[in-house]
Amino acid sequence: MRLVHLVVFLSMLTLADAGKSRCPVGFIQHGRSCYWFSNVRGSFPEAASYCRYFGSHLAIITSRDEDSFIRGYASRHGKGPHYWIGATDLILEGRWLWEGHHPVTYTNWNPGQPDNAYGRTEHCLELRQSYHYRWNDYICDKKLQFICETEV
Ligand SMILES: [Ca+2]
Ligand SMILES: [Ca+2]
Repeated sequence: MRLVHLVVFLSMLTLADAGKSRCPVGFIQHGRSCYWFSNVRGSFPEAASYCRYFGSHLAIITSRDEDSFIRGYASRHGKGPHYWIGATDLILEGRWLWEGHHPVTYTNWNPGQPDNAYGRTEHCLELRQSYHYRWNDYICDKKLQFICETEV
């Protein structure tokens, strides 16, 4: 192979490589997102800080496909009893927002949830193993595992 061909070939490899998506170490990819299922626990605000520290945010689930992927992964590999994801109804009871801004449209509440239980103190969104990782509103101060997400 002549040198000029080799150079062209190598730059093509580099271009192909650059086009490939990559997730940060420890994150797993699905579609255009990367997810990290934490092994550590924290309150909802602590969990949100952890995710920010890693250049991500608490997971935002906007479709059945994304929901199925996360539930499947949690069932097979995560197996935490609870995981925080990024929605709250802290501003107005019953009005669920992702990151305090974007209305929650797709939902997968477990039957009977959200119930704002424990004296109406449940304002943060968790996935719960005993609900097959369907959604539950829960007390934000509880120290749970959590799922961070970042875009590819
Ligand atoms: Ca609530
Ligand atoms: Ca609840």
